[in-house]
Formats: sequence, C-alpha cells, structure tokens
Amino acid sequence: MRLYVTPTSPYARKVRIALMEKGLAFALEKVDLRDPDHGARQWNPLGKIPVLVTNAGEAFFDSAVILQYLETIHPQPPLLPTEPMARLACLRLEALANGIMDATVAWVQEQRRSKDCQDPALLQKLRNKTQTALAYLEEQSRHWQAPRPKEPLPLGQIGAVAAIGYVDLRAPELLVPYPDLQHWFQSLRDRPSVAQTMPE
Ligand SMILES: N[C@@H](CCC(=O)N[C@@H](CS)C(=O)NCC(=O)O)C(=O)O
Repeated sequence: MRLYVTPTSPYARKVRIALMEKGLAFALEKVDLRDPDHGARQWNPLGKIPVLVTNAGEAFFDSAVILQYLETIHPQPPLLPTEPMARLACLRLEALANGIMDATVAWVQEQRRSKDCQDPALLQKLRNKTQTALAYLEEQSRHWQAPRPKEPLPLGQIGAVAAIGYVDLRAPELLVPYPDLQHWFQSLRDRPSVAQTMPE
C-alpha cells in the first residue's frame, strides 16, 4: 500500500496512526501541494491528500473513507467497536476531530493572507469553532482509559490525537484552557504510532 501525504497534514497523520496501530506496512509518498502536478492528483481528482493506493492499484480518499477501508479489509485489530451505539460514538468523535482539523487548517490559511486581505470575523469564527470543540473533547477525555500496550487506540481517539497535534503545532495557546485534554495528549506521546508521526 502507498499513502500520499504531506508532513504536517493532520488528516494524513490520522491515517498513518491507524495503519501503524493495525500493524500494516505501507510506503509514504510525500507530495508538495504547491506543485500542480503532484503525485496524488492522478489518484484523487480533488488533488487532496491523504490518498491510499492499494497493492491492486485502487485509490481511496478521503481520510474517513480510508479508515473505513482499513477496518473492512484489515479488521484485526479493530479500531471501531462492533456494538452499534459505541461504534457511532466513535465515528462521532472522528467527525469532531475532522471538524477541528477543518477549522484550524482554514484558520492557518486565512492567517497566511496579507493582513489587509484577512477577514477578522472569519478568523474569530474559526477560532471559536476550535475552542468549543476542544472544550467538548476536554469533557470526553476524562472518560478515556489509556489502552493497554497491545491494545490499539480507538479510531475516535486516533482522530483526536491528530487534531490536537495540529492545534499544538499551529496555535498551541488554544490548548492552555484544557489541562485534562493536554494530560491525555501527553500520555500518548511515546506511543510509537504517535511518536513516529509527529508533524515535521
Ligand atoms: N476531508 C479531507 C480533507 C483533506 C485535506 O483537506 N487535505 C489538505 C491537506 S491538509 C489538502 O490536500 N489540501 C490541498 C487542496 O485542498 O487542494 C480528508 O479528511 O481527507
């Protein structure tokens, strides 16, 4: 399998952590999104990463679909519970993590525009979204138990690590009001799938 990524993409990191938690071998293809001919374009007409290309030459995107593909084709160890409501709760957490990524990526992009082109109301709205979502995660994280060494991290928490890692990279001050969430995040720092996918 090949996975097209950029070194800082939180969506790509989510998939990389999931692949490692499942113990699956894959090759990393790093792309430069500024290059109009970057390698992922031939597989994803939207030109976005991550894209997973299977050994049979089939491409899957976006990150949520890739995770469903992995869970379907490589069910062991499971990253999602089988009990329907627990499964939905896990997918809801993944959706929330994706929303944090969307808001923070958009905030970074808006910040990179020259000052006179920035939209302050949009910047504030995006920051508010990230903050309210982090407050929700802070509450949830109080109920998360650390997985035993041989147990995989559940998919929702994989999403949360990738999202918080991206906030920590781009706007670490937003994490300060959430000590329980930070404590949970720090407790996973040395886990191989987390340590080896730190944004470069
Ligand atoms: N919903 C998508 C989002 C993927 C995404 O936005 N990736 C960014 C990099 S972090 C990208 O490829 N941007 C390039 C573009 O939009 O053309 C997913 O979960 O995979």
